[in-house]
This record gives sequence, C-alpha cells and structure tokens, in this order.
Amino acid sequence: MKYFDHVEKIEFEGKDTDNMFAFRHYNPDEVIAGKKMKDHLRFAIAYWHTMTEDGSDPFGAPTHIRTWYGDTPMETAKNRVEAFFEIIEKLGAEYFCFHDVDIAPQGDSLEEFFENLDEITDLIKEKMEETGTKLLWNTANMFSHPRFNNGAASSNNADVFAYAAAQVKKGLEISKKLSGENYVFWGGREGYESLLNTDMKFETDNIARLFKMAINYGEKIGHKPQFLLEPKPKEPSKHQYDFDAATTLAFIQKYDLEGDFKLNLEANHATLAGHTFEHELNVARDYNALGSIDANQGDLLLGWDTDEFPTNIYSTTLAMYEILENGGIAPGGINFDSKVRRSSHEMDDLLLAHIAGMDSFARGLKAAARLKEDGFFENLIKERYSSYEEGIGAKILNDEVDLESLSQYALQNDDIQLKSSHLETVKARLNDYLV
Ligand code: XUL
Ligand code: CO
Repeated sequence: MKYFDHVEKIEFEGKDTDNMFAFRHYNPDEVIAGKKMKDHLRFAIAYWHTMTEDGSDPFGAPTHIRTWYGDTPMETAKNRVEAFFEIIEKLGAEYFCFHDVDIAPQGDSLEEFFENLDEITDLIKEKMEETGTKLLWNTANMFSHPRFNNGAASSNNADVFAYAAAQVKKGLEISKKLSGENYVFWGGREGYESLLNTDMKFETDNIARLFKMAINYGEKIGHKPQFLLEPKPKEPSKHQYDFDAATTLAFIQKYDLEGDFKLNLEANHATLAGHTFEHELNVARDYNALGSIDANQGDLLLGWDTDEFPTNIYSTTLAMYEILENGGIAPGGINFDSKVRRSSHEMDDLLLAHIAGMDSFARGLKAAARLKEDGFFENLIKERYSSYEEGIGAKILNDEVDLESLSQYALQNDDIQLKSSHLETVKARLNDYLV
C-alpha cells in the first residue's frame, strides 16, 4: 500500500515556484562552499514525531489523520515502516533516527519486545537496502514506561538499571544490524524530582557505569558507533543531569568518556537551558565534541519543549555557521526532532513541515557560507581582540608576563581607551546576509 501516492518525489524548483510540494531553497546536489548541500546537511527524519505523534495534548484528543493504523499493534508497526520509508524517499532525506519503542510494540514482556524489534528491524533493513537510506542514530527509550519514574541508569531500583542495560544491549545490536553511524543517550528521567531524597553522586556514577558497559559491549560485538549524549535542562524531570553542553561535557570529562562520546545538541533544549542554539554549538565545538544536531525550535514565550519545525533563518544561519566552522557535522547529521502542530493534522503536513525545515536549513547554509566567504565574523573578531596582537597583549598571550610586570605596565598605562563595538551596525549588516 502507498500512503502518499498523490505526491511526486519532492524536487528543487526554486523560490518562485508555487508548488507546495517542492523545495524552494534546498537543492541537494548544488555545491556550496565546496560541498554538495546534501553532504553539508545530512538530513535525518525522526521516526517518533513523524510516525507516532497523534496531535493529542493534555487538554484534547488526537487530531492527526493517519491511515496506517492496522488491526493489531504489530500490523500498525509494519504499516508504519512502509509509510516512513515512503516519506523519506519522497523527501530525499538520506538518514533517519528512532527509539526502540517507536518502531515496535513492547508486548507483554521484554522478551516479546525484543522479538518484535527483530521482526521490524528485518523489515527496516530491507527498506534501507531498497532505498539507500542510512541510520543516523537509534536510541533506547528509557523514560516513557512507568518503571522509569525514578530514572533508568540513575534509578534507585537496581532491577530498573538492569532493564535499561538490556535495552541498551539490544539497541547496540540493532545499531550493528542497521550499520548505525551514531548511538544516542538522552536522559529524560536521569535527574531528580527532589534533592531531599537524592544522592546525585551515586546516580551520576551509575549513569557513567552504564555508558562504559555500552562502550565495552560495542567493542565486543565489533561495532563502534559515535556515542552521543543529548543535553536538556528539564522536562520531563524537574532537573536533568545533562543540563546543557557545558554541564554534559564536565560529566564526560569527569568519567573519562571523551574518546567515545560527543554531544547531540537540540535547539529547543538550548533555549530551555537559557542559551541560544549557537551558544551550545560553540561550546561543543570548543571541546571538539560537536557530534550531531536535533533540529527544531522552541517558542520563547513558552517554558516548555514545543519541538516546532525550524523556520527561523536567523537561528539556522548561526547554527550552520558553527557547523561550517566545525568542518562539518559528519558522522552526525541534522535530525528533525520536530513535530507538526496540532492543527497541521493532515498526512501531507508531514511532508510539508519537513520541506519547510529543510528549506530553512538550506537558507541558513547559504547565508553561513556567504558570511564565511566574506570573513564577516572572522574580521569582526580579529578587530575586536586586536589589542592582543602586539605590545602588552602579545606578551600576555606568550606568557611572558606576571602580576608584577603587568602591575608595572598598568601603573604607567591607566588612561585606557576603549573602542565602541558598534553592535547595532553589526546586527544590521548580518541581516543583509539573511535575506
Ligand atoms: C526529548 C528529545 C528526545 C531525544 C532522543 O526532548 O529530544 O527525543 O532526542 O531520545
Ligand atoms: Co532530541
């Protein structure tokens, strides 16, 4: 069965087209800054938001019309595989991502869940071969089921730790089976509700224990995906241990995980942590830990995770600039961890929303490449720190001074002249690159 028969493969038609089912900016084979757009962007489609979201919210019933529901959970799961790969093919995305629970029903036991996963991943593997699609990353959902209400690896209950370990083991086997390029951990319940009954050190030690077991098991089965840790400050837990990039990097360093772990950074998680997306990417880049991104956007007027499709080209431009400066994002990619709004309830919205997101990142890439070509930020920053190029500044950078010599210098040079940042002009000039 075909789910989107009425839609042709989405092609680039340019910004003047009035065809909704066309790219207006994303032209996969167009070369920008020495590389094809598709190779810069490495777009991935998220199974969960695309296939399992139904538009329900705490105040209302599902709104999304979906035609893939079957008579049994397994039949629905199989129909979803069919529909998912049709969406991927139509969009021309090369990658996808999923949680274990997105693709197969959990059944009545862990054993049944694993059997279902085997059957569905056989099907997915066939589809991957048929379409040439690749697995960017998979992950284990260790946050939805009630057993995880006190955490997974950080749970106070050791049986829960063991259950989580079994899911991670299976997740790595699936990653090997489908040649996953990365493997993600996002700790939605790895945090606390109240510090009154929480031993933070005990819990974070245990999280690191599970990660080391994952690294070891990967080595044992001869599969070495890039491990990624995805920061988020809160939601569903009140406080999550992987609060933001800097906190998560401190964890990675504390437990000696730098060789195996990088970060998967999500735009909406950045803003929930009180940062811009580009701030998070910049921090990760500084640590050589920019692994992959979850593309979406939040609503700054709301305090929760709205996972909107990214359409803000200011943000996509600054994010793509960080990615260009990083020398690319591979083996990571740009995964649309984004969901259609409750009112965008038609099946076609799944395609249209991805087109909007892909076009917005394509525009971001083009603007970022122009900024880089003109040395826009490079010149700005060179000029701003120019006092370190010679004289006392150069001596500071060369570690040729100490407090005594600097004090002597300052006593004779205390009539300091500061230069204006002209920041308003900078922002206005940046606008010229966006549109
Ligand atoms: C939740 C979130 C997750 C992770 C994978 O906010 O972003 O979907 O990306 O578990
Ligand atoms: Co995410």
